[in-house]
Amino acid sequence: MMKKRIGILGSTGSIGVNSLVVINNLISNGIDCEVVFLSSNNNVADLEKQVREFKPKSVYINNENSFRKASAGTGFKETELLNGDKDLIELVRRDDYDILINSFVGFAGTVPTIEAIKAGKRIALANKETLVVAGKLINELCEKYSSEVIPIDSEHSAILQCLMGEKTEKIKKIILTASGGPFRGYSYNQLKDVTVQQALKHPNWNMGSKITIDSATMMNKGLEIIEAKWLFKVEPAKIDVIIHPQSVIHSMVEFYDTSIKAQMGIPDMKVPIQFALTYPERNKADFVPFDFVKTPRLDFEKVDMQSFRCLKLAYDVLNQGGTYPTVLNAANEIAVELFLNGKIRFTEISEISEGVLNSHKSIDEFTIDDLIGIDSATRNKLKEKYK
Ligand code: MN3
Repeated sequence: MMKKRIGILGSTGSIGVNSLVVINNLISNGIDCEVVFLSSNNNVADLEKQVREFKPKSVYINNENSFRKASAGTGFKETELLNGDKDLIELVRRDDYDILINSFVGFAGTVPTIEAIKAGKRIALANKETLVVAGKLINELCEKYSSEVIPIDSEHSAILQCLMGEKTEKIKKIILTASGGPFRGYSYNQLKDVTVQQALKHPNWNMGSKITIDSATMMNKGLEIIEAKWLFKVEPAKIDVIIHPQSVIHSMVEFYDTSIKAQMGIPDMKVPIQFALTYPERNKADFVPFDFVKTPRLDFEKVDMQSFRCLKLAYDVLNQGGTYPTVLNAANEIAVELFLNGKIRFTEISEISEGVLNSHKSIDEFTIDDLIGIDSATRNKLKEKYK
C-alpha cells in the first residue's frame, strides 16, 4: 500500500490534534503515514511538541509575532519555518505530500483549499466555510484538476458513507441531524439574554469557540446544509434538518423507495477524520465503540427556525445562491467575534447577518477574487459599524 503523506493546516486546534491521534492509530494498525507539514495560527508551544513527535519537514505559523518567536527559539532548528500568504500557497502546492487536512477556521481556509485542489491533492476538509463561500468554484476546480474533497464534518462523512454504492438520482432526502446545542427548546426571547459562557458549553462535542457559538445559534447547521449541497450535488429542497439531541446518528439519507440509511457511532471526530484519510477504504481503529445498552434512547424533534433564525437565513441563501452565502458567512464570522467580545447580544448574531444580506446585491458569475472582495467588504463594513 502506498504511503499516506499528509499536511495539516490548523494542527493545534481540536481537529488537528485528533488528526494526529488518527495518524498514530493508522500507523499502529499497519498503514504507512508521514506528516509532511504542520501549522498553527500562534500556538508555538503545542507546535514544538508536535514537531518533536512527528518530525515534519515544514511548519507554517500564521501569526507574525509567533513566527518570529519560533524562529528565535531552538524548538524548530531542524524544521523549515514559514509565514505569510505567499509561503502558505507555496506550501500547499508542493509535490511532497498527497492529502491536505484543512482545519483552518472560517474564510481563511478558502484560498489554501483552492491552491491544493489545483495541485491535485485530496482535501480532507474540516473547514466548511470553504464550501459555503466557494462551493461552485471548488466543484469546477476538482473536476478540472482531478482532485477530491472528502468531508471531515461528521454529518457529511455520515452522508458520504450512506451514499456509498448508491446513485445520486435515487436520493429522496438528505437528513442532517443537529444536537440543537445548549439552547434547544429556548424561545427567541429567552435567547436574548444568554451569556457567552452558556453559549460556549456544547452538550456533546468539544470544539473551538467559533464552531461552538455557531452550534448554539444553529448557524453551524445552516453552513452544513450549504456544504451538503456542494458535496453531494443535491437540490436545496432535498436537504432536511432534524434535531437529534444524543448525536448518535450523525446523519441519514432517505432513498426513493422510502428506505433510510443512517450512520451511527459515539460523537468522536476521530472516526470521520480517519475515514477522510482512508476513503474509500475502511481501516481498523482502536477508538471507543458505541454501546446501545448505555444509550437506549434516540430522540428526534422538529427544528425551530422562529427561534434559531440563523438556520432560516442559511436556507434563504441556499435557495438564492449567487454571492449571498459569502456575505452570510462573513457577517456571521464578525458577529460571532462581536458576541464573544461582549459587544452584542446572542440574538444580534442573526439580526446583523440578516441586515447585511438585505443590503447585498448578489452576482451570479464570479471568480475567487470577487469572493475575496465581497468577503472583506462585508467584514470591513461591520467592523466599522461596531468598533
Ligand atoms: Mn458537523
